[in-house]
Parts: sequence; C-alpha cells; structure tokens
Amino acid sequence: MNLEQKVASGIRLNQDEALQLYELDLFILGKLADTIRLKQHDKKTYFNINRHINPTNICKDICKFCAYSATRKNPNPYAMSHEQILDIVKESNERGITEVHIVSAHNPDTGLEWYLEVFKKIKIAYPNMHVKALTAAEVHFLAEEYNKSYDDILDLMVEYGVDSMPGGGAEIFDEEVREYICKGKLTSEQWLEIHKKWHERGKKSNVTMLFGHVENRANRIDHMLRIRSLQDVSGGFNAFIPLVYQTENNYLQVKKSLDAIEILKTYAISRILLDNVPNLKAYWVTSTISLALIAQEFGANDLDGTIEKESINSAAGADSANGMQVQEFIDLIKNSGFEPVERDSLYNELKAW
Ligand code: V47
Repeated sequence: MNLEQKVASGIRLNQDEALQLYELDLFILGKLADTIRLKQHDKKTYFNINRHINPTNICKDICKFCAYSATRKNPNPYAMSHEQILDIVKESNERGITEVHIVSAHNPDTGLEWYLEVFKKIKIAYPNMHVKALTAAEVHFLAEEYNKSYDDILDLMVEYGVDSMPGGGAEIFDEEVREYICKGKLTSEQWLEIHKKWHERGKKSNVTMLFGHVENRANRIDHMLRIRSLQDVSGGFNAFIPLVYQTENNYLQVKKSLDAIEILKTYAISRILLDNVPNLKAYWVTSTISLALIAQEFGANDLDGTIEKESINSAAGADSANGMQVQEFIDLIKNSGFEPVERDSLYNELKAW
C-alpha cells in the first residue's frame, strides 16, 4: 500500500511515513485532508464570538520568539487591575460575547490571587460567560512561583471557575529546538503532563504548535505525534491550532516567513495525523484571513473567532490588533463556499448563519 492509500484507508502513519507526506503534491495532500474534513464536519466551519484579554505583559521568562513581553523589544510594562478586566468582560457581555480567553505573561509581582480571583469575579457577575484561561506555561509558572503542585493549581482553577484551558505555550516539543527558542520555559513533558491532568478532571483544552521559525518538518511531525499519543490516553483536546510564526519585534531573527504552500501542507498533514483531535483551527490571526479561508479546503474546520482585541501576535506583526466584525467573518466564510456555524467554546453548535 502506498502512502496515499494508507491515508485513504485510515491507517495511522509513523514519524518517517508522516514526514514523506510533505513530498506529496499540495493538491493531492489537500484532497486527502479535505476528504477527512468532509467526513467529520461536512462544509461546516466553526467560529465563536470571543474576546481575548491579556492582563499583563510583564514576564519572568525570556522566549526569543515573543514580541509581547515587556522585557523584550517592547518596553511598555502593564498589569491590569481586576476592575479593568471586569470592565472589559462587562462590555463584552453586553455585546453578546460568550467566551473570554484570558492569557497573561508570567508576572512575579502580582501574587497568586491576582491570577485566580478574577475568574471567580467574572463567574459571579456573568455565570454563563465561558472562561478559557491560563496556559500550561502559566500553570507551571504559578506552581513554581508559589510552591504548589500542578494538581494544586489545576484544582484552584476548577474552584475559581476556569472552564477550559487554551493551547498556548506548547511551541515545539522537540527538546533541542525548544531549548533554543524558549530556554527555561516549561518542558514539553511538563506541558503535556499539565494537560493530561486537566483532562483527568473531565475538562477540555486546546493544543497549539508554533511553526515557521527554526524548526524543521520532522520537528512538526514529532510535535503532532506526541499530541496524538496523549490524546489516545486522555481524550481532552478539542482543537489543534498551528500558529504561524510572526517575524517582527523579537529576538529569533528569522527573516524569511514560510510560504503558503508549506503552511497549507502543514494544516493538511495535521488533519491527517491527528485523527483523534476533532477540530483543526486555522487561527486567522497568524495565517492571515485569506490563507485561513483557503485552509478550509486543506482540513481546517474552525477559524477561531472575532477576538476583538489581540496583543500577543499583533505585537509580532500580525494584523489582528482589533479583531474582526461578526458579519464580515460570516460573509467571508460563506463567500468561500463553506457554512459558517457559530459554536460555543466546547464546540456545541449555537447558530448556523
Ligand atoms: O503560546 C508568541 C504564540 C501563543 C509569537 O487555545 C506567537 O484557542 C506567532 O496560544 N508568532 C499564544 N505566534 C496564543 C495561543 C492561542 C491563540 C488562539 C487560540 C488559542 C486557543 C490559543 O502565541 C503562544 C505562542 O506560541 N506566539 N509569539 C509569534 N512571534
């Protein structure tokens, strides 16, 4: 059986076989991924009406790819008060937003309560608002900083009202590349352990992959296969989100961005390999909206959401600082031949537009 036949029959590929997928013609690869996408989701493309909030950019870690942290090329440190965060949530709630996605840098000056208490305040004021918050990198930071175990922090998250965890901080699991791009950050094993523990609590999360910097194709395949292995055991990942590296204002010094073919091939390969992760999110913020729309033909069935305001990737050059209007989002999905379906944060369908 050749590679294409194996994929078409649903046979799982190993690292070497998966790497060979990159050698296939883009459109053959796209067709294989699209067949899987159509079987799982037909022509539906999910999005949600969400708001990103990044409460502080003060960070004790030094990731070379990050343009957001205040200690880097972007010296404007801030830490929001809970009142400021709640004002944003209030205004978001009034405009029908159903999810707040709250991710911070690793700020050693605020105290554990600052990180956690705000979730309780949000839940008391807006019980139906889905709180997606704290990456595994933040969990690791809080555990270390405040002398707690991962279990302690995860239990506190449940207690304080965190509904699901975002997929940030995964970067690239290969240890050598990780050491180069984000030395000192939590290890791959720790990232995976934290999500496993979260899933054991019956909770859902996402998983990202930062690509297009110094990693190679084999590193990307390895990243996806580590996710597949954990998902076989824990089953709690809702979505895989490949994040295209943004080149500006950071210390990685990667001059050449990936071309669209390599990005689309990576989406398609992830759709093929991650047969146990239900959703593939083309995060328009890092891919550009144009390529995210095309990615719908290469396995992607989710375009994230309206976002409203975005600080992490826009600091590195992405055109996402002010999010996107709902109607524009819907029109773009429709005009590209797909069916926009508004979802909630756990992928329950809310409205077919
Ligand atoms: O972990 C940082 C990435 C991530 C750059 O779970 C960069 O639904 C590109 O994880 N170029 C945070 N990426 C964002 C994130 C996310 C986004 C949307 C949805 C979800 C979800 C999660 O941003 C970080 C890091 O990998 N990042 N710098 C950069 N220069």
